[in-house]
Amino acid sequence: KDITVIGVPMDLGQMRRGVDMGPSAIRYAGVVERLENLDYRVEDFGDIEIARPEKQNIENEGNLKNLNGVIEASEKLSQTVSDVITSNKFPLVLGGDHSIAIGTLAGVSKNYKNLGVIWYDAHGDLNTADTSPSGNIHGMPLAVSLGIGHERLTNISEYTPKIKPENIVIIGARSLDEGERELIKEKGIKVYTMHEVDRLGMTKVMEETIEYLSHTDGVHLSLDLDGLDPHDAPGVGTPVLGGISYRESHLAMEMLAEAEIITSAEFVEVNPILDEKNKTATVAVALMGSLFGEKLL
Ligand code: DIR
Ligand code: MN
Ligand code: MN
Ligand code: MN
Repeated sequence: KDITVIGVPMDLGQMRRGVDMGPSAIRYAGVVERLENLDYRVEDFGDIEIARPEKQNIENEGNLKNLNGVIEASEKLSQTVSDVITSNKFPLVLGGDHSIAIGTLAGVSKNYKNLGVIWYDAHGDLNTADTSPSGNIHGMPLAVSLGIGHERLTNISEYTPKIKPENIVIIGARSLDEGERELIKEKGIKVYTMHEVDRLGMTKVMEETIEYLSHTDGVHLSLDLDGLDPHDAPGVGTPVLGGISYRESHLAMEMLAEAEIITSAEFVEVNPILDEKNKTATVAVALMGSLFGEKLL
């Protein structure tokens, strides 16, 4: 099995600088070596080119910050991810802020007509320009992938929508905006908030998630490092107390590895400027190890 690592130094989806260095931080934490040690052939595609806010004329459109820059990057990433899948390789996307999921899912969904998505995140990322309190596009990618939002975002790539509401599982939610709550209810999206994670335990959450997605033809893992507790993953732009632990996260990845259902993945929101000695990128790489089958014995 071959893996292609794709870096996306994106920081236009939110307002804190430094998350564009996420891919470098994750590479520095040894992602390629870690996966090679598991006997994968790993190719590093390098980085998708992202407009720099200082240089290019990036403009807001209404309540959508840096819209053009996000669209441009999404189109490039979508094409790259789709090419990687077409050449029979597993796309492993490194962020960058979570707005990159718009491009990743646009590319993945070209190849899977009934794609499942696991959204591991403190947040729902189900905002639109109308419901977003921040105007930050990193709070919108799941809505966009459902075909909800500005049409220049939902129209990226050939098909709209990219995913169906019944094929989504959100895990780790503990900060939802009002419009996101309404959309979750309206669409009947499956959510394991921290309440359910605490109450059921991660084993049950993952058993149910794997069963819930068993009718899909592929499953994309979109892992926002802020889904973890800030104690374990401090290097994120929007930390929320009371998150999923390092150990629970490993268990989740190990159960996904055992179920052999993940067909693409992205690890996002690693911000080394806000981190403690690259701890968050190191955690991300350790979780990738488990996701790809690392075992002690
Ligand atoms: C908030 C934060 N819901 C927003 N979203 C984040 O700006 O839409 N998502 N941080 O990961
Ligand atoms: Mn997110
Ligand atoms: Mn988040
Ligand atoms: Mn492990």
